[in-house]
Amino acid sequence: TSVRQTAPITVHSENTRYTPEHIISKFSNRGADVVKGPNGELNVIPTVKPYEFQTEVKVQKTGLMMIGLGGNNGSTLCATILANRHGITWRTKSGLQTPNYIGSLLRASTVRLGTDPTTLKDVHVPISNILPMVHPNDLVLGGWDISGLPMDEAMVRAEVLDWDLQRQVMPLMKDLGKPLPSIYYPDFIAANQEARADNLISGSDKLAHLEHIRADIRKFKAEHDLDRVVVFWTANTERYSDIIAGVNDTADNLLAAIKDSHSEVSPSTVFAVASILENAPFVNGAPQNTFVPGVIDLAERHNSFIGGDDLKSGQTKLKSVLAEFLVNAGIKPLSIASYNHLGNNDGYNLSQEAQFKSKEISKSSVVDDMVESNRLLYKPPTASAVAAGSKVDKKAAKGEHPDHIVVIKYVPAVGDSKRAIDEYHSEILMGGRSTINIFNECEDSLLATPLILDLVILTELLTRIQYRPVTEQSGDFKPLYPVLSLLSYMLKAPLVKPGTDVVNSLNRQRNALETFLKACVGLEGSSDLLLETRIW
Ligand code: NAI
Ligand code: DG6
Repeated sequence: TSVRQTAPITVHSENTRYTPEHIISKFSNRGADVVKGPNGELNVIPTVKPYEFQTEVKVQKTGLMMIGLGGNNGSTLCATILANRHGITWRTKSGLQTPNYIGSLLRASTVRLGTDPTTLKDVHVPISNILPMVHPNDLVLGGWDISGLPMDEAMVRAEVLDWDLQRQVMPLMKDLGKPLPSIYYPDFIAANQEARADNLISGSDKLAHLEHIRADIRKFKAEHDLDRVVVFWTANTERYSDIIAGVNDTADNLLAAIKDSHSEVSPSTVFAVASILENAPFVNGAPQNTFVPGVIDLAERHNSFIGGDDLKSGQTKLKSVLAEFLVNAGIKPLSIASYNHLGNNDGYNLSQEAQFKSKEISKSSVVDDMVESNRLLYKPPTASAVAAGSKVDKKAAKGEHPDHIVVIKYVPAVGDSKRAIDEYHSEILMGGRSTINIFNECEDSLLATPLILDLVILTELLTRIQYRPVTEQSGDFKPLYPVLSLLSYMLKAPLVKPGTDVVNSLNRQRNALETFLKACVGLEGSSDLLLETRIW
């Protein structure tokens, strides 16, 4: 196999047209309608729906405004970009280290394009070669933090990067200055964070806060002459907001609740609303329910992009592979027990019950669709349990499910280097048992940082892609649906279009993304059929 490093690709096909401004492609979306007959038999009707995609080829000058800029992820991301941008190398005990973007799907992974007809070998290209994408080195960096520590000191506080790198990148970090003041409603994050909160927008009027954040976004955009600003929540995990009819259930109610400074409107929701009103895509890297129904309603109304929730960096990423592997292999996980301990400020914040709860929810949902997909292994919910609804017996209404627990403990001594321990206990043939134990040790922020970059780069790209169904009156191209579920690969609890299924499987998520990118240049999705290798 070969990997081409830099050259972009050109597709020669009647399905693909290149103009100076756009790549226009034709794509047939193939599926199947499955209709249950009167006796329970399934009738399958293959479907083909033709679409056109139009991608603007000019990459936008993009700013990334992070909420939580001075935290471990925020400061590590800034230092990583600056080190890459300036080619800073540093000494470690193992030798000279060069900067890179390892761990980024978009900067460090490849896709199979096809086969070289002369050698009959596969040809792979960097995924970033399929369509024009922002290079992380070109992102303009900024954002907010309730802690006013300047960015060079924030990097030191994080204790993530090697000292020789910190030392060299320090002046560049200093130039970033200190984060913009932010909004702090103490009830939403752990009480132990109060000592950090010294950089606050004054007052308690939530509408004034909303307007302040909107003005910050506009100012940042104008000052740096940006085409696009992506706003990213990498601040502390908040507690869940209660969903209250008349408060946050519709766009109008939410806007009114902000006007009334209602206590159940969280800082992250204020940021999301501000971003939507500024037409700046907003991505939530933490687990709380920032996207209350009113936010989704508002995003639909303004056609403004949102994505979330919670970066899928380590333990959960592995789970979204392993649980699928087991279930698809016909093996039945009976229990999954996941423990982790860490000693960074994220761990400190999560040591309070309400914030842990948000994380527990996003870490727990990840096997649901695998279980749901295999009712040979797991008994479906009984008709009576479904009729009774979750009020009577939540477990029965869900159907059979493996026991699944998530434990997080704060252990300051290990700092950012998280320890994750997982036990997968499964039933195998004839009542046998198989237990897989995993112990993973890793700097949390070094896993999270490339995911933030992927989310931002992909989001910027998705703002440049439009589609239209091919019909007799095809009409104009229009933007994608505002909830960007194509971001799912990097997220623990993917937000999807209401009423549609969540896909947690990492492989399916990657496949969806790869197929989509290829569709935008008129290529078929990845087929591992390789028919030519199986026939005479
Ligand atoms: P951190 O605690 O080091 O950084 C969070 C920053 O947010 C702090 O500097 C804090 O002062 C700031 N902050 C809190 N409330 C704020 C507000 N209302 N406005 C502006 N700034 C505010 O945490 P870290 O490790 O950087 O993680 C950030 C978030 O990402 C957490 O919610 C964490 O759960 C989530 N996450 C982290 C992953 C990782 O591997 N590091 C993976 C998945 C999610
Ligand atoms: C402890 O669980 C801290 C969390 O912020 C996680 O590090 C983070 O959510 C990553 O989770 P996971 O399950 O993808 O490793």
